[in-house]
Amino acid sequence: MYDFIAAENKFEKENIAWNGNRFLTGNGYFGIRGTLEEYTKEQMCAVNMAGIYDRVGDAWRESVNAPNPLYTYIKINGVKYALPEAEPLSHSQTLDFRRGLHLRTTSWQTPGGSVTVSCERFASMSRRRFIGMRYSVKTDFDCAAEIVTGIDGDVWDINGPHFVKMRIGDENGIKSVTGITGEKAVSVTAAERLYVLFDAETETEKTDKAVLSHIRFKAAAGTEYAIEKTSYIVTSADDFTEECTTSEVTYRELKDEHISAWDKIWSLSEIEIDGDDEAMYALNYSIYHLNCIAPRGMRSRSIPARGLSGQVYKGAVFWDTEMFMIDYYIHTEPEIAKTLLQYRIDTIGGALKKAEEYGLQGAYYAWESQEGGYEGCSDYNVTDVFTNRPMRTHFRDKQYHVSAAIVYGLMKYIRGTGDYDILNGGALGMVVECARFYRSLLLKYADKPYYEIHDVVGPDEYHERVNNNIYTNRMAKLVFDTALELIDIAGRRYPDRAAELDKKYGIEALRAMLSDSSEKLFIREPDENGIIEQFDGYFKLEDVSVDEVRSRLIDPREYWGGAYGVAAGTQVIKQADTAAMLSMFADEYGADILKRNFDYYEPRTEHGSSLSACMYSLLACRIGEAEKAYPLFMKSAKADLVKGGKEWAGLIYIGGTHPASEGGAWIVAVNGFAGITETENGIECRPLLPEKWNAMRFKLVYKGRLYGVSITKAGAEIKEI
Ligand code: IFM
Repeated sequence: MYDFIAAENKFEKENIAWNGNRFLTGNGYFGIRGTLEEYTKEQMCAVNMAGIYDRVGDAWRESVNAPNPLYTYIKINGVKYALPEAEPLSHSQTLDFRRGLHLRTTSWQTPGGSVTVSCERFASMSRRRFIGMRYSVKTDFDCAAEIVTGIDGDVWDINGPHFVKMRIGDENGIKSVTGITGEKAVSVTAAERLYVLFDAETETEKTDKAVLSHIRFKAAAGTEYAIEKTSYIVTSADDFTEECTTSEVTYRELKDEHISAWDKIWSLSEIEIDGDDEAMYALNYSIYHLNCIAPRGMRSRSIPARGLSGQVYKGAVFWDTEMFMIDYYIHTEPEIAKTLLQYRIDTIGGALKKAEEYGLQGAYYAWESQEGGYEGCSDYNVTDVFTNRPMRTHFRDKQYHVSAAIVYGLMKYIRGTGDYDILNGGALGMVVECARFYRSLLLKYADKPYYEIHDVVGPDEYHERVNNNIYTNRMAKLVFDTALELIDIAGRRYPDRAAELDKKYGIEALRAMLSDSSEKLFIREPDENGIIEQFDGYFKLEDVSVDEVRSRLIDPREYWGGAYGVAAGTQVIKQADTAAMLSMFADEYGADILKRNFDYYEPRTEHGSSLSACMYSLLACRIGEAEKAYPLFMKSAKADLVKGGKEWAGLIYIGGTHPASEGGAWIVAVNGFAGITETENGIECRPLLPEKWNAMRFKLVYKGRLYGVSITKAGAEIKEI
């Protein structure tokens, strides 16, 4: 067992926002930003709730932050000592990500001597409503001390304030702050039980938005004074499938249970790598984040693109979940993957409505999906840095590939678990509606024998409104083929579902439509150089380097895409697009084609999205080039460990954690380097370890069975455990 520690041993004011992400703790119900206990909304402090959204006026709808039950600071002889204002003597902030503990210790010089505060806290992995916190103070001189602790309802919002009413409670030893959202009157309550472990006088203060305890005591030099809090959150939109109690529990019990829950998670999910501690650390740190945001014990929830690190990207769910994250859950805790898919099944209403809005049929899933499948994405999703005006972008109306990603995610789930019964619970209808959606996009010129898809935005968002994007077309074909396959299966296994479809659309007519669409959809072939053109006319665009395009920026925060972006008229692309398609459908192309396309597109890719590097890395693995794959894998695995990720799109803040990149790193490690491949006979291992990896060990759940995988340079073994 290795320690998994991320730490900062000096206070750096400019790291406050980044630390909020890299030191995140969470349990899928909420995420707690890695901010310090004395911080407020000014330092982007947040307990970010999963699946609760609110809209204020015309501003973007976004996820909601709960009242903050961690709020605590110290006063010595009547003077407040708190970061970032009071310069510390020393400071450390640590994330023990093996045990899901956030720790901090800070000392300040006061006129009479020094004071040190320490705090340990965690988002309980065992009782998912709870947060545990132990806060202690020690001085090296006798003084009058006061710990101020409570629940701060004045929370950080990007497009808030979301709470239009607040209720402050103080009954039976439980203090609480309840916020009621304006749009749908969702209540979000944070409550706490406070344990003062020494003699003190405690006074309660209530304000409009907070309830605070002032704990006053005479501090003797060298003595530690500690308080413990067991806080919990309850909302009116909870979706737990198991009882999620708020009954009393001591801090110690809560912490022990929490650590055992993490031990259990790590016993399934840790990946060991001999010969490369840096990669092992980064990969397991990525896995930590995937676990912090997993909707465990819930029926129907998904994961936002920035995890539970805040309201960036409106707290909305993107294609990121089904393309990049779901694989990890399918092969460690498949019930979580099912919860993610259930969210899509349950939110089909939003997708049907969106298709209708655009005069299309079937299910067009939201680009930025919120509760009920509501489309959170605006037509003006970027603010121009020069004019400060919203720019017309086409993420919302033209990124058709999102529905296909959901079908792809579903098939990965079915193939990895063998759980066909999900088809009986709404998934079959969902796939058929996605297929009907793509059918309604097909166009045909009178003199051409095939169908085309025009006016789309592919994964490469820098080129908007293009025709026959290879990724989109190939994914649409996948949806037609999948629908055909599943209709057959339903006919044999779920006759009632098949009968429903028959009644609605006529099975034979449906089959004919799907076959026709699949057979005739235009899938561009490689050209004479073996390169597949990303969309019609891409090769005619200016062929310049990424650096050249970057040098044309007038403002570093300028958006590269859209109608006039610096990349729009060039071959420079934002993220893996053709490469993403090839990494998924590698078997359909020879290694030579894969290599030629990797070599062509990778240098033309800005990797302006954290989703890009892992796709190229996987493609490099498909070509058998582990050393090319390795740096791209590391970039993905370190997305939240390295400062300097993209924080702006135009004038819009887009910082936060990057779970898709983290999930992508897992896919590369397991499917790329370990070469785990599903075959007719089960799973096989075709390893391609990077040079410095001597061995790799991990566990994998496949079709209800747990396997241990062990790979060395000499060979590989997969054993059922
Ligand atoms: O889904 C992605 C998109 O592909 C690129 N921009 C960021 C989104 C959220 O991660």
